[in-house]
Amino acid sequence: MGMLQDKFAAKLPQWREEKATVLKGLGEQKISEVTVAQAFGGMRGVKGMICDTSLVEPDTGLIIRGYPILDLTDKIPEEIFFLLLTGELPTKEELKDLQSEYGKRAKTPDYVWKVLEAMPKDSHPMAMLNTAILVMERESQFRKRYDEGMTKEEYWKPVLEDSLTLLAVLPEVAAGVYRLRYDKGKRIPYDPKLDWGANYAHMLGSDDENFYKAMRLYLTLHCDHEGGNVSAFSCHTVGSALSDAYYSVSAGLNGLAGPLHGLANQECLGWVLEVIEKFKGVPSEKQLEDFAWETLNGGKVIPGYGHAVLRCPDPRFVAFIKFGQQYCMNDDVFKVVDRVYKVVPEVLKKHGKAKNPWPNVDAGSGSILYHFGLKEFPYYTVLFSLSRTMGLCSQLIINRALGTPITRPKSVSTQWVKENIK
Ligand code: CMX
Repeated sequence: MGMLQDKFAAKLPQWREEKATVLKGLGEQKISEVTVAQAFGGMRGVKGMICDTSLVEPDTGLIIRGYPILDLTDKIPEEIFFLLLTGELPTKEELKDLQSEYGKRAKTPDYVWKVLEAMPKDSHPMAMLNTAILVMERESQFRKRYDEGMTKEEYWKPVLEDSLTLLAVLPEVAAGVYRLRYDKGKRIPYDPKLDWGANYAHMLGSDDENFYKAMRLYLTLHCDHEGGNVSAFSCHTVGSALSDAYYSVSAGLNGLAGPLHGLANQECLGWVLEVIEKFKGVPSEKQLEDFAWETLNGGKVIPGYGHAVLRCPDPRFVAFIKFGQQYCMNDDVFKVVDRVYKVVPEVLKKHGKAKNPWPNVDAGSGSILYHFGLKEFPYYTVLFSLSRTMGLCSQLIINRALGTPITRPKSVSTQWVKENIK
């Protein structure tokens, strides 16, 4: 067992006891009520599940295991995965140990490339990534051990095994998808000297140290967003049926591929480029304001703005803006993003529909990638996926370790509401 597994195993008795105590003392208390509007409206705001990896507070944004995300921007993604899973940042030795675990496992099976190469040329990069994950399901240690009859107490161990393997190969798979889908030439091999984020940037085809920094930041910022968002909740639900990590993560990432969730970063950059094309460069604030109204009056949303939970500028967006101001200030695309931030919140407030007029993470991330030459924006959700897999896997492992049962909320019919709610 590696040091991550040891640390997790050491924490587990205390977490199991905590859960039992909370359930015993508070199990019959209410944490939420559900209105008819919420039942029709995507269960927004209904508290109905537990997630200990992270918390999203409307007025502060993402908090990972007690750390506001803006306090973690100098960490690398391996440290973040360790933190998500165990609740503690790794020591130097633990970090090295996790990196060597990744190194040992970072070998994509050949059949994955054959399947990807057989896919139609115009397949979406997210469909390619997810196909690769599903086809690797045959590697699942969980499914093998389950078939052999392991006990419930042991479930988390092969889920963690599967998660480490998945996380180790995903940068290579994701970079392979990029190079294949966009005719970038031969795949670039994994470099054992580089960390997880830099390796991914390297395998995409860049050796720019600043792009490595951008990638580490990107992969850190998108790692997790508590339990009820579409990707986390889908992964949680599928995993609750004891489907293994390959099935569960794939389910989550299929949700991330939707334009109202992870795909928004592709849409967002599209909107910014449309602005630049229309105004032949960076528009004035007044021109931007008019264009924002044009978008809204055309019945469309302004991508990158609004959020189901947040009611403040997303701190992940703030981190990207800070990074951009340091590394991309001469870039027109970044300048527009910066200016949109000054204009659009006021427009959305006047428009009066969006409950949150502030930018979310997707409003800033694309411009940074674009600056470093990653210009194929349908690909952006793949980067998001790589990062979010850390959160999905952490939640999955914890749920199996704590014996979270199968998800099964109750639905009612419209008729039932009419007859029973007075
Ligand atoms: N532009 C225009 N209208 C917006 C808007 C925006 N950016 N954000 C919300 N609205 C509208 C909604 O469409 C909704 O209109 P209807 O009543 O006509 O349906 C109304 O305001 C109320 O919506 P809300 O309660 O504020 O927001 P929701 O929780 O329903 O939806 C989200 C949240 C993110 C889907 C929505 O804000 C949106 O579509 N934003 C643009 C897309 C985007 O940036 N998505 C990325 C989110 C980050 C992520 O989860 O990955």
